[in-house]
Amino acid sequence: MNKNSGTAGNEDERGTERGVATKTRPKTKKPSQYRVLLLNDDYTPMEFVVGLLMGIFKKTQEEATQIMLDVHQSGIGICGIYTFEIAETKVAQVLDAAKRSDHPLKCTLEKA
Ligand code: TYC
Repeated sequence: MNKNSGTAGNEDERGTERGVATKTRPKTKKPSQYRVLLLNDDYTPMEFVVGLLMGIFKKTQEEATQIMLDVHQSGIGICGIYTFEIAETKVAQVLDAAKRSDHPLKCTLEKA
């Protein structure tokens, strides 16, 4: 340990600063966020969409019904905003559930 503790250890025996400045700024970049979007279609049952919004996106029945109706009326709606990995996983879960039930439901993500 340097006797001038509290310094970056870049001083010589006289306490003169030497060498390269080493003051660091920790990298604290926030991860990018992504919107998960649900698209309307004419065939997927309303109850199925509400079930997905509750099961995958952890919405209450009231929230899920409101989002589903927004999508039904406007064509598109936001299910939630997540980091890329989580958004990607949720999109895959929706598409997988829709495919397994033979519904044409589409879901995608976009950078927020
Ligand atoms: N439009 C569908 C119907 O009338 C319901 C629906 C809502 C489908 C939202 C997809 O993302 C959707 N049964």
